[in-house]
Amino acid sequence: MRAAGNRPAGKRPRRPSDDARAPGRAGRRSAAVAGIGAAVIVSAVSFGCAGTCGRGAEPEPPDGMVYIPGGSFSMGTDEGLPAEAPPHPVRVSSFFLAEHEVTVGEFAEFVGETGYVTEAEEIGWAAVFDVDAGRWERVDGASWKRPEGPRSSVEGRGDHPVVQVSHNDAKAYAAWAGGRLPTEAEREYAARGGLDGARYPWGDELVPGGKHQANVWQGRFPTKNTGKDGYEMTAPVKSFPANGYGLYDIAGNVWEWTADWMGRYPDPNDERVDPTGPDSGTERVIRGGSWMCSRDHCTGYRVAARQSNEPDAALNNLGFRLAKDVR
Ligand SMILES: [Ca+2]
Ligand SMILES: [Cu+2]
Repeated sequence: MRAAGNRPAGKRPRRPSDDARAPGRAGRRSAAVAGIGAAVIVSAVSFGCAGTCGRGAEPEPPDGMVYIPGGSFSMGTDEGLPAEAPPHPVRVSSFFLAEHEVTVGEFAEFVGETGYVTEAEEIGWAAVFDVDAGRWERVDGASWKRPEGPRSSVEGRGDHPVVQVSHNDAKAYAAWAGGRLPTEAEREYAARGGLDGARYPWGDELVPGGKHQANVWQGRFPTKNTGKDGYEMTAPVKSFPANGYGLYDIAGNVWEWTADWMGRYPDPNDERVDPTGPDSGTERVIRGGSWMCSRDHCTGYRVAARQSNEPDAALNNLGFRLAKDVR
């Protein structure tokens, strides 16, 4: 919060970024998950079941989604922010997750069909990060169609992730699309991509071999954005490599809403099965980090990183992706 200045006035947006210098540690995947390697996932995606699904075969994912085989893992980390601790055993059932964040084009289709009006449009403003000033501003007329304010547009950004959408907006889209938001546990499990305790979805090094793996912020936040990864703000989805489950931008690009209320993690006692977070709360968990997350200020792209926002918040670095039940 500090370096980026004040949050915009009003009840809504809070900037989804805090310092998180410590690397994540993390999980241990179960033998069951270890046995289902990326190779199997790839084959399911490439060939589907094509009517030959036998016992134990993976269900064919809906268009644009990947099958995430259920398993056990250690959720959270004790090497990050306090809210990320303690690591605790969690089991998630198999589910489908969209391979990319919901795009402007997809959201436009939803609005075109339903006439849906987003909360930011109703309220009349949204939060925009002023890149030159290095702080969040309340901007009248900012919305998913005008992400940086009335003079901006999404022209040419149809394949970028939609932003300036609230938690309610995301849920409305998900209902229309026949899906739901992922739980926080599902989101972390999926981000880990089957890796055993890695810090990022692709491993332990942020820029392995000098190759950028996600759309994040290079340079000193918030004053200097070098855009060395090719993008100073959002990038078209799938601009960077997928993780082991075939998920793109599961770190970086935009923060993603999850279904859960924000709360403290439980003590690491018994394994929890398909946890859905606290029964109530004031903020919803967001995951994955965004184009604004930097190495020296905010490392929200770590797999264990978690932040939260009020459900009606709309920001130009926050979107979502779709999940679906396997049956
Ligand atoms: Ca970038
Ligand atoms: Cu951040």
